[in-house]
Amino acid sequence: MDLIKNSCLFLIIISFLACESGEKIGPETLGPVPSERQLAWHDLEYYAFVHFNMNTFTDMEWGEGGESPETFNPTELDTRQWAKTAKDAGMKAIILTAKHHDGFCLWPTETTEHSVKNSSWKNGEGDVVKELAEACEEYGLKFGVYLSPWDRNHSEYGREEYVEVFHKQLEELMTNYGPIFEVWFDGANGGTGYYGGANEERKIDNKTYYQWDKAISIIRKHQPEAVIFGDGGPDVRWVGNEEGIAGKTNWSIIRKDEVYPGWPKYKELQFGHEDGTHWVPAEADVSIRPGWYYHPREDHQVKSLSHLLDIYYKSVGRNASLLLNLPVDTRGLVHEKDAEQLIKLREQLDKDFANNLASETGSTASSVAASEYKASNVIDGDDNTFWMPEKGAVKSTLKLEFNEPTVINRFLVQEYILMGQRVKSFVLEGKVDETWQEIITGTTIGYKRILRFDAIEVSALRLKIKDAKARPLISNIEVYHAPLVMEAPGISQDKEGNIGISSYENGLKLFYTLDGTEPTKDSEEFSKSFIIDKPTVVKAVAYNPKTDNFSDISNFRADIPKKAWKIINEEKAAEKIIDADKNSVWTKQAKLPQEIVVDLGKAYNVKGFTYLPQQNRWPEGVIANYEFWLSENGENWRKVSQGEFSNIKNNPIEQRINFNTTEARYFKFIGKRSADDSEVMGFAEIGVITD
Ligand code: FUL
Repeated sequence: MDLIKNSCLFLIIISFLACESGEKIGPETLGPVPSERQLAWHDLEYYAFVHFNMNTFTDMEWGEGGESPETFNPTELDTRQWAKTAKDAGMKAIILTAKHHDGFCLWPTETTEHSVKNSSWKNGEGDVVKELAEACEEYGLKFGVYLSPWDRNHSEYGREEYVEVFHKQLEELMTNYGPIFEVWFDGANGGTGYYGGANEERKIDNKTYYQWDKAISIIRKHQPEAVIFGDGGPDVRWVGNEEGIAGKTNWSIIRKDEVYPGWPKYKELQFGHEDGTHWVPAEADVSIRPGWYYHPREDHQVKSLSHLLDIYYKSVGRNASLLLNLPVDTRGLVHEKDAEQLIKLREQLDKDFANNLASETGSTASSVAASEYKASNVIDGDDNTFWMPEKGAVKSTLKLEFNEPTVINRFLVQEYILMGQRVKSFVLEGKVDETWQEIITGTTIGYKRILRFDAIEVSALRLKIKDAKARPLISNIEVYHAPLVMEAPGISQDKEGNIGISSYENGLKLFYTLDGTEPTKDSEEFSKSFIIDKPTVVKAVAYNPKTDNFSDISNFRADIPKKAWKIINEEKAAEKIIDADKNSVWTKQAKLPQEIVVDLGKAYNVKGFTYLPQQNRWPEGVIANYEFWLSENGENWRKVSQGEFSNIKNNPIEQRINFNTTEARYFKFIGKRSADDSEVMGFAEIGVITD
């Protein structure tokens, strides 16, 4: 949208019209409205975060600050690869962690020795901030910086001297690297740290310590177009979670004066405040992997296409922007797996929004203030025009008629936010065989709201505004028929042995085989779960009958149910490791080796075992060295396997170990050493492979 440029001209025309007719027909501004820099920011919608810094090399998320600068040593750093990846993904900007909580600066700052200038990388001659700023310029991306106020390295942190350092660092970043579109301030502040060797805890007052007024004035002076992000703004607010999800109700306004970094009621930030005093829209931040920084152990946990799509629709589709983090790896590159998922997301979004079906509709409204505000303004592709009903006509309706019955499953609507955010609730109705029926309801709209629903064939659509703070100003409506996402189905087996097969979308058929062959549409169709009680390879595929295409095939090795299994040497809670639920975990805190003994309920021919370590962000007690024993009676034991789960620390996926088939009713798993040498043995699941 070219809102800013045209808005002034537009307002002049409005005022002129108002004078001409002798009464004010133009829109009245309502409450807080966005500034020019905020309007420009709204248009970006989707951009990248890059967490790359000392933590990348120490495999940490929050470094303590005492790391040696020499540890920072990327082998193939290429910021152009980052920029190209973001560009290809359809992102509009990149924000870099110029300094994280550990205090290491990615540019050769004059303020501290803890920076790239003392690193091994490029013999201390490098400047990552500069390289990325240049790459962004080359690829037509905007560039932003994350500067952590908290500095666990600096000896003066907590005292007046450090605040000067912080301001100086800000000044360097604002003056040496070209235009900056966003400055990102983290809410995490104060606590333990290295602090020049003091190794102690330092507390600060979040509201006053950093002299925010001064920090803001430095940014405004050198980068007047940059927005400032903080928990409560001043320009862009945190969304209140790190999952990238905004509330379904999401006001771009908040009671800003109540909010400060580390505000305890931060969960309110996902919704904003209906009675907000300032325009501070939400930015939804989330990482493409569990962690913000790169950890090889998360290479198998890059978010799936369906998860990324959900994030997109729950952020951009809910009046927030999406700041998607790419953890650049120790080479200094965006990992191939992350880049691959970004492209999948881009391709799907391109398909979802390929053909705007609203542009071919006839539009009318229950009320129109004047011809300039006609209903068809919402489909003219011009963001500076909008539909406006007469004054007081809050509950008004806009109708779009298709030339012929049309199948749709996406509805995109935008308010003309230049005059404030107004809509409080609405309903979308579709005309199906001459009858109007409700498709979906919504609350706020704001800059952009995108609704997803099951495909429906309609001859017309009706957007009914049910409640608004003032008459609604709707600038844009788009309607789409997005294709179904063809993701390989999920397959699971519960404790009872029930096999479930699921797809992300309604409307797909699921076919499966149990004999190891590839499923086709002639295979068995999945309709409800069924029991498997012996070792079986389940293969499944999703099929779209309307388009005649298939997803990738998923494979799952089912085995005997765990229903009758019992842990005989441990507390009840340990049953979580044989409950067939990989999200439930159990740990034993004790010096290793430790063992777990399981009774299978009856004898089986056992030819192997499986071990799944915890899959959460901070896995505890990932076992690296093990022994596995079998017994027929629980008294006489035979060791059938021992060894190391190679690379499990970096790649904590399910381990499958085979051995010669042995009849047994009992097994004993001994955790001999954990991957990080901790005194913990941890599991998500343990199982056997039977013959
Ligand atoms: C948090 C930080 O503490 C994390 O390390 C990360 O930088 C995230 C984006 O913000 O508050």
